[in-house]
Amino acid sequence: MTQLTIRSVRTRIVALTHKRPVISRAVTVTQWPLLLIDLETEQGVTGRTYLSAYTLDGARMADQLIHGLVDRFKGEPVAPTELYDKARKALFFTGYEGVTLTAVSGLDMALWDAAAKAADLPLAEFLGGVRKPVKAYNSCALWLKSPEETAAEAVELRDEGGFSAVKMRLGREDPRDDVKAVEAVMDAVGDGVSVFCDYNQLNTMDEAIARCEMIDNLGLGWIEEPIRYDDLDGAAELKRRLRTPIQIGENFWGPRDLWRALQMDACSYVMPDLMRIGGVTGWMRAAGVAGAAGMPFSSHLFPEVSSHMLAVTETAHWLEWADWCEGVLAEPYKVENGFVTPPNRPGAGIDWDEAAIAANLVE
Ligand code: SMN
Ligand code: MG
Repeated sequence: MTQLTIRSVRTRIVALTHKRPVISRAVTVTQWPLLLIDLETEQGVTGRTYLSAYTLDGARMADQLIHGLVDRFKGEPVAPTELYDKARKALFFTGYEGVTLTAVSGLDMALWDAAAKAADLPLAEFLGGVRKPVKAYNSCALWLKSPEETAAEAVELRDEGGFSAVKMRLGREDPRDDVKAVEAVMDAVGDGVSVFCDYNQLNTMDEAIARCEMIDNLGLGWIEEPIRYDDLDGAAELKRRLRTPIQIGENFWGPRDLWRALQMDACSYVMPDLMRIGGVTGWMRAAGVAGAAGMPFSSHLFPEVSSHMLAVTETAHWLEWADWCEGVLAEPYKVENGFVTPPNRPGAGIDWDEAAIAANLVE
């Protein structure tokens, strides 16, 4: 295996238009900004990944930090875990969380991609695993629409890839409309299909108790982020009160947040997001903690890299399938009978569709 050396980084920001726009209680998103990262090495191997930064400013800030880190590490060996720790130390004083960890995560994913490519192995195999199919749920839509529209869309989503689970968003003005929407979706998709729901944090504790109690007997597979992500006491209280499993973790900033949530018994399941947990390195460290605790571990977004990661995660649970970034991929990943298998290509298997990038380029 060739030892790689860092040379430079090329980044681009694109904004993609979703087939089905994100309409949550928090925000409506019609343009999905992505930061595309090409980490160049002296040996000619390119480490490639993307970050879903939610806003253009988020993408620009992560971009600037990544350029700063690569300038600092220029000439150093591509040693992802070592550079993860160095990158975090370099950002001590700007704070561990938020956009700094997003930048570290993006750099980390690009480094792992390059290292796996140098070994000519798919990432899952480079990490010591096999490219096995991982179970996925369809999360591509089911935003806050009427119960009838949501139910029709749920059937579409189920049938798009033979999915055995879908996720719907809750938080309609009148909580009774949420109940109607859940019942309509469950009716429409049938008994063999699990239904998960997500409040995207937008409840006070009182609202969360009232709203979650209303849906607690409906047979949902989980209730996700019923309150603000940093209120772990509240999440623990909800877990104690409810029968339905509580899912959190897309907003864990680094493995320590996951550890803290487990210490506090704040959830039934976890679902880290690669760009917030610390990329591949942060995920592996978090997965070790969750594995030791027997805690089911799902992914949030980034289905491409997450498929490799879940293939090597002890307590792997569900892959969140979202097709929001496939517009810039030369070979979008496929779902078959509700499973995603990491592709047989070196690294994470991300290659750009340059024409699509040109058509959606912001800067
Ligand atoms: C979500 C994802 C992306 C944008 C907004 C909300 C959601 C999820 O929390 O879990 O898919
Ligand atoms: Mg969520």
